[in-house]
Amino acid sequence: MILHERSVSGNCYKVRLLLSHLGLRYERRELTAASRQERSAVLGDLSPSLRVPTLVLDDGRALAESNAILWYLGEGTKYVPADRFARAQMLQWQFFEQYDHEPYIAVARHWLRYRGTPVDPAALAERQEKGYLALEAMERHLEKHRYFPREHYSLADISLYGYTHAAREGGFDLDRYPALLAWLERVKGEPGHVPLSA
Ligand SMILES: N[C@@H](CCC(=O)N[C@@H](CS)C(=O)NCC(=O)O)C(=O)O
Repeated sequence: MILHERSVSGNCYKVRLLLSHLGLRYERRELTAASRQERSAVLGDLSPSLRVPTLVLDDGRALAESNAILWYLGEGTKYVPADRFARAQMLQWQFFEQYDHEPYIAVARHWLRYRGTPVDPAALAERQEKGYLALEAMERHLEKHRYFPREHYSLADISLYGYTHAAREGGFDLDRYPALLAWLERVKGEPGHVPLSA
């Protein structure tokens, strides 16, 4: 398998994290393209949005969207609950991650850490305000449960960990959330865990 990625991306890290948990071999291919046109040359037939992560299977089929890739790799493993309702709850948190969490936490991190152009303080404050709402929702859940969606580590934990663990780089104060901090440590202790920078 080939994983097209940007190594600093939390979305790409999610996929690498699951591949590591599963002990699967793959080749990493860093996306160096800058413009949309250049990305089209690399990913045009592979990813509808021309974004990474994009996984190309050994038979040539390609899959984009981090959470779709997690689902493909994770189905039938212990990272997907057997119970139908729990599976739907896992999906609930994965949709939450893409709609309520990543657009704020990942974007604030990108602006502050990687974009390299001046940040509009009002736009940043708006992203952070919404990002804090997502962190608060996670904290409320984690006050009652060890993982997402309940007591066992699942794909939803991987999805949420991708950017939550790096949220400080987006200017977020994680010390406000003791249950979330404990969860970050639990995730780090899962067998096969690798850091983003690995
Ligand atoms: N919803 C997508 C978002 C993917 C995404 O935003 N990827 C970014 C990197 S994190 C990307 O490819 N940006 C274009 C670029 O880096 O040139 C997913 O979950 O995979």
